[in-house]
Amino acid sequence: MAAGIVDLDAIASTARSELDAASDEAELEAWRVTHLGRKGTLTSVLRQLGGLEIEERRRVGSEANVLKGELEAAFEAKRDDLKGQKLAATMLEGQIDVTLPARKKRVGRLHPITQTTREIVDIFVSMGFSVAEGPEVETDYYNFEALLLDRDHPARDMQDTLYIDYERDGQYPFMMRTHTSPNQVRFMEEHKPPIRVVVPGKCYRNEATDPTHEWMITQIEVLAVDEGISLADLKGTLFEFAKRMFGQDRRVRFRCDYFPYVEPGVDMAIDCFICGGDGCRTCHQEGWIEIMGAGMVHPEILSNMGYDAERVTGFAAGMGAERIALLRHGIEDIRRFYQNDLRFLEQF
Ligand code: FA5
Repeated sequence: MAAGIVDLDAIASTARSELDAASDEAELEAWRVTHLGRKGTLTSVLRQLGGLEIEERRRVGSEANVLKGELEAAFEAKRDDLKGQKLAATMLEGQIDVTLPARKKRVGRLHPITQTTREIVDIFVSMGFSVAEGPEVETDYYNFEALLLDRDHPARDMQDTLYIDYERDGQYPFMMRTHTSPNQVRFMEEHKPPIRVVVPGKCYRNEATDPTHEWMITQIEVLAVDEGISLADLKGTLFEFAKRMFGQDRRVRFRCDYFPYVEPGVDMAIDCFICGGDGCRTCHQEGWIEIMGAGMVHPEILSNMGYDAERVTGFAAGMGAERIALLRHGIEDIRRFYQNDLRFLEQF
């Protein structure tokens, strides 16, 4: 095409051959400025349009715009091509080692006591128990009185209590719960038998700590209430739990114990994993480590809940997840769980 002062064909062929020849980013940029820039060849064609006849102006204008679009597309393609060539060259030179292993992300995990609590709960769920929760700050009523522990009951001393600093009528009515047993009452108030429930949660006691005693512990309360439940059901269920948790070989001991809210009351212990039953520092020379208190729910509590205590019976137990974790993993001091030492915690 020859259009008077404007020769688009010539511009097009020069631009195309120069683009072909460009071999790096700098040459490509120079090409862009020469041909597509504000003072480039095509822009100057468009600037000259004003001097042309109207017909000629239309034709050249439209052809120049088409050419501009073509050259822009060719420029983009060439730029991608050069980028690809550069990357391939860099990889060949070995500057990017695609075989280098990725950097490891540090993945968190559950605290060993949370793991143990979940294992315990899972065993009871597999036996048909459901799961509930209750508050960590309790009232005197649920933590003690409803469990037949009146204000001056000596058994209150078994659990040295951390009270909330709030006084009303000369009393401190709120406390950190000392055990999960208040949830027996809370659950029975809301439900009718048959009941099978476990309630896991943190409990707090003003303890002088030692290898088997912490001041913050995790208990799992177990409660079954129905017609015809007997001590045999209690033993059968808790033995089955112990077998699944510790394996067939561990020895289990049941002994009479006293808790005002059960009759009769028992405690269950497992033979000490450190000394095998001979007696050592961890088991206080006893050869056994107690893992739970249990018993048949006191008939007075069942009546207080509005149940017919002549027909309905039940058993309850409260076990400590930290003690069970000690036995499971063969750890000699319970206090290690809450010292936040990652070298210890990362093993689980
Ligand atoms: C109770 O807390 C009763 N509420 C258990 C119960 C429930 C009895 C239902 C009858 C019916 P005890 O204070 O013994 O009982 O604690 C129960 C378990 O919690 C213990 O066997 C032990 O495994 C754990 N535990 C209690 N105190 C501590 C502590 N300071 N450190 C570590 N574990 C503890």
